[in-house]
Amino acid sequence: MLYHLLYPLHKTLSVFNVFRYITFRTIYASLTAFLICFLLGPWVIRKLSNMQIGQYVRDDGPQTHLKKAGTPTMGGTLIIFSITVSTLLWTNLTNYFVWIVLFVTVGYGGIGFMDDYLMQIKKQSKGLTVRNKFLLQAILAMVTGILVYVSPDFSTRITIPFFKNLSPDLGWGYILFAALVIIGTSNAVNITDGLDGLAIGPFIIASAAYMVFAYVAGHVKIANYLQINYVAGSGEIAIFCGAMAGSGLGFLWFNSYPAQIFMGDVGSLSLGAAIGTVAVITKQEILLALVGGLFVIETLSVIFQVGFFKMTNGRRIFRMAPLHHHFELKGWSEPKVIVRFWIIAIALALISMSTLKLR
Ligand code: 57M
Repeated sequence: MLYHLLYPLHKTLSVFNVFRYITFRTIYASLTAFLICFLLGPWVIRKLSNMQIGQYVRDDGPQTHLKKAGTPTMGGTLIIFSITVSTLLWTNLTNYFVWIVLFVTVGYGGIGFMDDYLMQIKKQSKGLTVRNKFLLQAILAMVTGILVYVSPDFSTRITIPFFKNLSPDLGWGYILFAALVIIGTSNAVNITDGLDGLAIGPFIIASAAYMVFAYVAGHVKIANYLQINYVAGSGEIAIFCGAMAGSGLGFLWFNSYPAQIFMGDVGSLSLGAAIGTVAVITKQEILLALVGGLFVIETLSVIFQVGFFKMTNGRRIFRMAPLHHHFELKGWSEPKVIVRFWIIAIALALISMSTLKLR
């Protein structure tokens, strides 16, 4: 909105010309989202506590988690609010992709909200049934895939990291591919969100990485120089990524160990779907497996654990899945698990950035 209100003033005062620059608006979108979370956080924590929206903790997990029962949850509502306000303030609202990412973020937040509401407020310990949750995710993801597919001049080729001449064209199959990326990322972040700051940390890192990918993909000269897909208009998504990173930092202020608030499914499902959608729009879909490699590792640990359990009639690979619980049960303190997983996430994001040159 500020772009539309203030940039035209540059004809009278040249200083307003700065609102044309995506870098400027990305920085201030990030700071705006951070400040909204940082300033509203204490009030939200008090509000959730007063509303008795405290985390129900299953007793079959690590015993160290039992003391977490009652921690205010559904903090994802604050994250989504701050990202949405900041994006509406700082982006060019005529940009088609901006509305797609806002649609997914709020839509998946709604699915998580329903799940949290049933679990935390109605005390139905399972929340939405797996079937209904997946069905809602699939519908939203397919609609998003179609919206991206019909966007002007959108390429249905997928980018294979390290191989610039290998980009298979999926045609309308891209809609299903995009939906799978969104659903997979949403659930991967959801599974990862099991320790204080464990999901929001790598989310901030992935948002920062995709901030760069969105900027270069939307800049025709840089995209051509790097020989990556030019996606007209994806530069505005860099501003959205800035808002995500800033919001994540603001939430981490309160979610850091020992957490004063959890994001809830409203947060984890929404943030995962948002990152997945950004990966699709910026044409860095496969690379998401590297940028969000920690989410992939956590999800694979569950898949292997459940698969091995079924194949061997009850034996386990890990002491407990997802992987963060395995290390907790090995005796690592929670902060040590969290920070070490962040270090891995940073390393993977740096490697993913190198693929812009290694092609
Ligand atoms: C999402 N939710 C956390 C919090 C957060 C198939 C299986 C892998 C499913 C998985 C599962 O239940 N996943 C649900 C993980 C939960 O966090 C809440 O959920 C929101 C995210 N969706 O925002 O509201 C607990 O995580 C802890 N937590 C923190 N700090 C945070 O900042 O400490 C969360 C955020 C919270 C809190 O204790 O209560 C969760 O862990 O449920 N199941 C599991 O992850 C379970 N693993 C398991 O069953 N493993 C089996 C098989 C299935 C692989 C095995 O290894 O044999 C573990 N989780 C629980 N109990 N709760 C272990 C058992």
